[in-house]
Amino acid sequence: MGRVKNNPKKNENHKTTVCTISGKMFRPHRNVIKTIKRLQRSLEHCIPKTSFYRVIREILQNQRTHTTDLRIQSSAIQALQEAAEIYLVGLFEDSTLCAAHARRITVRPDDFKLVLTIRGPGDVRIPPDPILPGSGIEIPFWQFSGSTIVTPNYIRLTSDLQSKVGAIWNSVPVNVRNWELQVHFKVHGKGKDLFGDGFVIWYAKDRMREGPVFGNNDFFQGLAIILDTYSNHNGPHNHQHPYISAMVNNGTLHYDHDRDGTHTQLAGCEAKFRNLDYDTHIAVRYEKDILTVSTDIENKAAWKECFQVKGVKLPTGYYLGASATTGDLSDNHDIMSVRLFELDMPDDPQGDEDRSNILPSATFFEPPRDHVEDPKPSSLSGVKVFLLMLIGSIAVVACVVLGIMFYQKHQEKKNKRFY
Ligand SMILES: [Ca+2]
Repeated sequence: MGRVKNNPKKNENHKTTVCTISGKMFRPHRNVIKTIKRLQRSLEHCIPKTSFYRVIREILQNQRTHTTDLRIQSSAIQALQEAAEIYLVGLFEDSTLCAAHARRITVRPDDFKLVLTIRGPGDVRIPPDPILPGSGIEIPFWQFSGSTIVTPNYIRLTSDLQSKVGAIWNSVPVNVRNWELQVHFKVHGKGKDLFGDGFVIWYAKDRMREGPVFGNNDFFQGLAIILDTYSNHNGPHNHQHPYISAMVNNGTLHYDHDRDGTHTQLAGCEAKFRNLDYDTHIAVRYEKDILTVSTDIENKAAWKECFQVKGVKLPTGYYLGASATTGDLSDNHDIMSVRLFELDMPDDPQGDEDRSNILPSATFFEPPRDHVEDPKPSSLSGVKVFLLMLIGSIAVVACVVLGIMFYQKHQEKKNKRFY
């Protein structure tokens, strides 16, 4: 028996609406598909914020009593909008199913009515994971700190606001020796030229320690993959930002923000991963003491090697995490997914070596590593400089006056000779 296709058939007589604007063909449906695809890729809201706020304000004004004025916090509006959009998208999805069931491609008001009837009265779709502040969230094996917020689609370490610090840390130590970590992330914000500061993927001994290195503690023990979006120092290093680099620390090295960590980095590469419409991924592979960092930021669904460093020794039993900060400049730093793959082979001869108590170390560092100090500022204060200039000018005036007096006396003597 032949299988009957359930897909809705296109009406043969149906013609696509084609408008002509200044001689060019313009198909409205194409723009709609483009908009849908753009919205599916982005993390932005479908409804413009101002329009949504206007509706909320109108409702609040209708609800207010004679004596009290109702007010609402911006975070509450954000939560309302998140919930409203989840509800509406669900309603549209179900209505599209109804239309497909009726072998139509156009959704009609009847489809919405049918969906609402099936769902029954009091239908309120609660988002699976409403936005909640970072600390105290129950996601198995993960802990959050600082400004981190969790939504159904992403974990936001920092939002596009000044002076934010956020972090996520896994609570299970990595006990495999060879591994690959893949992180799906998104760094985006309103700033076109000014933005910062970036985020770090950690493989570290200590977890949940707030500090100055992109929200984590300095003099850490472990590996840091730094995705630095802001160039603090344009001097000795010649690379552009955003820049991805690796640092291995045994607890004695200081990460120098002012120099973007250039004198402690193992290697690095430029990577324009910010404000992209498509998905951005990074892979950190640690296999047989070789650290390889690759990116997938060109929408090609393929890894591109950023750098590779040999002779990196990392202990087992450290924790995975990510942290981000904003300062005067800001960005949204979002983590969509974190996946860890075990690469240990059962017949690997080095597999039996106990690596739980070694210190992290790296054989090769990127030259030059010399720490060049900034020229020391002059020890003379403004007042001292002013006094010196004053004394100098008095000396010059005194010299001129003495010179004139000497000249006049000389002239007098000259004139006397003629009497
Ligand atoms: Ca920086």
